[in-house]
Amino acid sequence: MDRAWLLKLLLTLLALLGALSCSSASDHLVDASKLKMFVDDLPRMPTIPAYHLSDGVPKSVSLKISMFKKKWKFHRDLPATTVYAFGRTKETATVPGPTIEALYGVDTHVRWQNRLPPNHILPWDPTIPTAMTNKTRGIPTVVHLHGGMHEPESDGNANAWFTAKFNEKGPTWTKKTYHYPNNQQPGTIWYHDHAMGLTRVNLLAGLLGAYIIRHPAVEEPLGLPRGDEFDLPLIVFDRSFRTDGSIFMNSTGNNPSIHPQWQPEYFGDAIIVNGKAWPRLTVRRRKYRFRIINASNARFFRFFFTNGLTFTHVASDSAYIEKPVTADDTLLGPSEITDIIVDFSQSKTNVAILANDAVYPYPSGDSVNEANGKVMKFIILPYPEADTSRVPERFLEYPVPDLSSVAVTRYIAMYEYTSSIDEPTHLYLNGKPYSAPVTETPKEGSTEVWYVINLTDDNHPFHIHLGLLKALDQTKLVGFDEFKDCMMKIKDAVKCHVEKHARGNKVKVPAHEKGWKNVYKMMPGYVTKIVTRFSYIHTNSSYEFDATAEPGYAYHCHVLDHEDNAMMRPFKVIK
Ligand SMILES: *[C@@H]1O[C@H](CO)[C@@H](O)[C@H](O)[C@H]1NC(C)=O
Ligand SMILES: *[C@@H]1O[C@H](CO)[C@@H](O)[C@H](O)[C@H]1NC(C)=O
Ligand SMILES: *[C@@H]1O[C@H](CO)[C@@H](O)[C@H](O)[C@H]1NC(C)=O
Ligand SMILES: *[C@@H]1O[C@H](CO)[C@@H](O)[C@H](O)[C@H]1NC(C)=O
Ligand SMILES: CC(=O)N[C@H]1CO[C@H](CO)[C@@H](O)[C@@H]1O
Ligand SMILES: [Cu+2]
Repeated sequence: MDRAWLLKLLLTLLALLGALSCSSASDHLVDASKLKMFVDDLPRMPTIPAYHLSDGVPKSVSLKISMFKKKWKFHRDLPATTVYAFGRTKETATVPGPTIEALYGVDTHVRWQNRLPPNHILPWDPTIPTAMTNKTRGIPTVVHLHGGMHEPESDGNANAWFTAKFNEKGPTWTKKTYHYPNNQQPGTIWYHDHAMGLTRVNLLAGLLGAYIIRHPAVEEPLGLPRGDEFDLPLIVFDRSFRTDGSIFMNSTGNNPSIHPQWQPEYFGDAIIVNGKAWPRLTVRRRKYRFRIINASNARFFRFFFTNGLTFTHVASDSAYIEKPVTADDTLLGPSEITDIIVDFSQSKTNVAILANDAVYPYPSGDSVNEANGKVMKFIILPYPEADTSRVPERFLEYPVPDLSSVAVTRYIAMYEYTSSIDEPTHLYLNGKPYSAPVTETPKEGSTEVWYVINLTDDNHPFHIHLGLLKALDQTKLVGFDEFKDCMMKIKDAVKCHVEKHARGNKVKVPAHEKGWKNVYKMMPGYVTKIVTRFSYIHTNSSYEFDATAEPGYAYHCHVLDHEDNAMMRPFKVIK
């Protein structure tokens, strides 16, 4: 036998053994730093065109997309992982799910179908408010289109869950087929599970995917890179694995006597892009558009290129910003979307590593390590390329809110409660559980100012359904302990004199995050002033659907582990 070949085999086996070394007796975990990076190609998720322009523009498109339990390879050297995947068939289902392409003004109707067998593949906790009980036979799921503007019945209300074949349904379930009118501003949004108390585990299992709304008449004149090759979603999340390939989620809670399983934040060491750990992509020397979606449960990312390449921001979350903002790095919170142009013709090297240096939990946690500090690798072809795409001086402008006409101001305070051992037990907004009656009732078409007060040590990405938000400023709270004591007692920002405390230093909103957003990162110890808007921003017209219908909408923290326990509140739009 060829000795070189034998040696190679031996080395491969050793590397494999190293990668599969255990770090605890009960759970044999993969040491992510031993997995070889950049060995898998970046997958292109299948796209489901919700329209076929060659056939003329349809009036509407109907789709059936199911959730399947199947196996998925996250890395060349990892055994296949059991996941929950979206797809039209089990064979074609992927993690993340297919990218749904929608056309402005063309309705998309989706029959989301649950085909998941009983017994969740991940630990779930019966002691937090959850859809799953001892009596539930299937896996409760419900799909929320994050950033979508649509009727409440199609919003994926946390209690509108259903199990396989719609056998069991939650108390606010109303319909099988969801309707997305796609009448909003063009941009990138995403769909994901939203079932009560199961969002963190259902997403961890794989139930998420991108959704792009295109408005060719408005977007094509911008001249940005387009087409499947040069305009692609990158869906990023972190995961840990056991040596048998299964997803590792700690099944012991941080307060096991109160919550046997629930942990306040999930972090994994392997960084996954479009379903592969640290993938690689060969690119041409030209501009590309990347729509990066942060689908982590709790990990923040600060992306930068190791070879000095920069990002030019085009949009943040679902809306274009007014003009390009070029930066060396970009910080993305859970569920945030950044839409950027990278010009590889500017690269002095033929390889660029996309890296991450955000501490976790953000902003006061551990430093990144060799594994979670890398994201993916771009291999840049050496020869120059003609590039007809461009970055225009201006993108799209949407009306600026008129703050003098704002009728309603609200205070939203974020609370974290801890046990006698000083470990988090649950988190609430305004000190109230999700099940308490609605307290926020914005008027359709109105603009409101919300002051979001973070009374915790963590940065919470604040997300609102239906509406859009614009961050104005963040002000440090002085005399914080006194203010917090008062808030813990009486839960009333006005009576606790928030205006007297909100006079510390101000932190500016970064230029690329000044546009209309779906999520904003709330700094701990600060009060963040946001404008919320409950109408279309591109036409300033009200919704053509009945936004006042049951079961209403929700706003919540997008750290999924917080949302589930239960940093989420309902809100109702009124006429
Ligand atoms: C559910 O089952 C567990 C374990 O069998 C049991 O401890 C718990 O009391 C049950 N809960 C309910 C609400 O029946
Ligand atoms: C799981 O969580 C428990 C409680 O926080 C902790 O003691 C234990 O070390 C964790 N296990 C692993 C493998 O991280
Ligand atoms: C992703 O989102 C999580 C949760 O909000 C956040 O902690 C993390 O920093 C985000 N990462 C990136 C790259 O945006
Ligand atoms: C948008 O509509 C609101 C109320 O519907 C109105 O107060 C505001 O002036 C309008 N803004 C613009 C720019 O048209
Ligand atoms: C209410 C509040 O602000 N709590 C925390 C906010 O963040 C700061 C800085 O991390 C902490 O010191 C506060 O305790
Ligand atoms: Cu949170």
